Amino acid sequence: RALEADLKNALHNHEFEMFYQAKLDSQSVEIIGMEALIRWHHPNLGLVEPVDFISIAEDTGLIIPIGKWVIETACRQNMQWLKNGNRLLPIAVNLSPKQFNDERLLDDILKILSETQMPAEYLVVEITERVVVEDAVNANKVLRALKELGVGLAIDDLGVGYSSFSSLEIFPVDSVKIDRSFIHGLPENQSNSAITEAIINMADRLGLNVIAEGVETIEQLEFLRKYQCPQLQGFYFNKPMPADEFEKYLNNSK
Ligand code: G
Ligand code: G
Ligand code: MN
Ligand code: NA
Repeated sequence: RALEADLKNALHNHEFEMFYQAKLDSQSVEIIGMEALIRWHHPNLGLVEPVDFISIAEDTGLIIPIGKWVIETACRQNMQWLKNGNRLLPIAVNLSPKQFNDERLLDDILKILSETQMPAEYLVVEITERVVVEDAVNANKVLRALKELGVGLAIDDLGVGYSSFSSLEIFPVDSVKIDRSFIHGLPENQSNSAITEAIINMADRLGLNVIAEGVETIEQLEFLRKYQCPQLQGFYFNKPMPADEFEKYLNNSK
């Protein structure tokens, strides 16, 4: 497939770029961290979204070098913002289950932290429940080692896909991200509201942080504040943006 062939050269040709989206405190609306999201500038097709190439990267094994580049770029960028006079904030990267099949993942992360000198406490990894299904043993080993170092762990897209809460018991989880499909119908949709409220309560009882993703409207914001969801992310506040734009946004919000 053409896209697959192009993807093979994309790293070498510097066609990837990281975008950044803020995570905010729901009460103060202060920026408390960010998520790094990959974008592919295809030479002919223009901007290709991750949904259109991550699965190809996974099937071809390219997710290993690409994933490494993602972590490295995010950490280096975060330290650059610090050097430029910003407060150091936790930065989250998305890890594919396939990255846990590579036994070098832990060493790669250690090396990146040491080379960029970013303290481990400022790295967060976001994984989906797919990790449980695809390779729980190695994933657990790596995630426990990361936890020891102080790296944060967030369960992404909670409640969709494999829809199991077992990841919360198996892994050393710090936060859960309520999938945006549940946030979408707030506050009118009764099941969306009930599920959102239930996840917030469950996380509170488990001592976990909660982030609502995909917050787009003031009504959703008000609902989430009312039910005391501590952290928010979504287009209502900002879209994922290139590093230089994100830096301006950080500066403006100081
Ligand atoms: O950025 P966007 O909303 O288009 O992301 C769509 C999907 O792609 C999300 O599920 C997100 O987790 C995933 N994604 C974005 N960036 C990365 C990345 O760097 N690595 C992996 N594995 N997935 C990513
Ligand atoms: O699955 P994950 O949470 O990693 O996906 C992140 C993706 O969600 C990013 O690609 C980002 O573009 C997208 N996203 C972030 N905020 C919003 C939002 O408010 N609405 C929608 N529809 N998508 C969002
Ligand atoms: Mn994510
Ligand atoms: Na998500």
